[in-house]
Amino acid sequence: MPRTTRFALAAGLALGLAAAAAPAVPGLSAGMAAASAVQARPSESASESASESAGQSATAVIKNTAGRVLGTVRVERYDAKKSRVSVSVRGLTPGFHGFHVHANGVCDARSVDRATGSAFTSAGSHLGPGEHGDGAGDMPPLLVAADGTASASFVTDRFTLEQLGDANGSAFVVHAGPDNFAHIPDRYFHRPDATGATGPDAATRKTGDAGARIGCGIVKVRA
Ligand SMILES: [Cu+2]
Repeated sequence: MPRTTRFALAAGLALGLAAAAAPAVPGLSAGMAAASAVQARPSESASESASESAGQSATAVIKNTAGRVLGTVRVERYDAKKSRVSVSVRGLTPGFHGFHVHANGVCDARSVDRATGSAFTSAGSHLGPGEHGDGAGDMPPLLVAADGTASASFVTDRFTLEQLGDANGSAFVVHAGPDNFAHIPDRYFHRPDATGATGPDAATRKTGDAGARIGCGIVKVRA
């Protein structure tokens, strides 16, 4: 391999890793970063790294229907295909709460759904593509402790930072109840609808029965 190509390869990898490595290991030099990138992500090509816009991240401040801040979400590029989501909230009822990315970056507490009474319908449906359980906007539910707080950090390849910042934006939404991810076995019967009479019905496949939207945060993507 010519010397110039080797340099370009290392520089490209260092560029791609800079955002991910810098906050976790501040003392890491660019040379070490390039070396560890080769070990950690052997399958990634230099061209992919070079085309990434390093340092991109997104944040959202989640507020309840009264406008009180419940917490924050931060999304960082993890690698070429994945994002790390870090969330911290407080003031919620203990137990599991559905937590999704919704497709519109509008959090209007006064936009109430007539059928369910839920606020924040302005945030639209879940970020697609894919039905609930397999959808881009599906994330692990928040587990709220007895003191009303929840904190979580996870890596997902369901969506990218580019998707979060698309033309109509996106919003992180916290629901009042647990999420079943539309995982309803066929032995459970329900009133017949367009889906047939067993398994998840249309409402469950849409929302995971997580109940009202109690918190909403508009995603702000930073280049
Ligand atoms: Cu939702």
